[in-house]
Amino acid sequence: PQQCNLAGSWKNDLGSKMYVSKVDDKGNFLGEYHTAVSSAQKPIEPSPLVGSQHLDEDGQCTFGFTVNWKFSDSTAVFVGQCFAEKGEEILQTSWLLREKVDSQSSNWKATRTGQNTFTRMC
Ligand code: B9F
Repeated sequence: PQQCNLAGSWKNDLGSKMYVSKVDDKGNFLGEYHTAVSSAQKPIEPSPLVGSQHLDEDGQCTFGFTVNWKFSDSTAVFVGQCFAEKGEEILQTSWLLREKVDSQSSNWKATRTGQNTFTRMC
């Protein structure tokens, strides 16, 4: 019934904000991620994201995007699905966060994972 276009402003359960500019005709998009949380030494900076989504018109499309943190040498990827019901859009996501480590002996501890739920801000 409803579409699910990722373009726009989103906020997650941690208070992080994400701004996605226009989604193109292939489903590709760019945006900016403002994380509300960080354990980096440096102050948080808005960071670029690049992603792609399916363009199904049932309001339940899947998508993925990568965030390249500007204030740290780590990278996050998110995958998720949109659920558009009764005029409300919810993004259910899972993420992997890769931390830079000094050597392969530390590889085992370099990846964190979790889940975030996003709702549209406007
Ligand atoms: O705090 C992260 C970080 C990476 C290297 C030093 C600090 C960067 C910000 C990640 C934000 C995550 C959460 N925000 C959000 O909205 S991305 C997934 C979560 N959802 C601490 C030491 C090594 C890794 C983390 Fe680091």
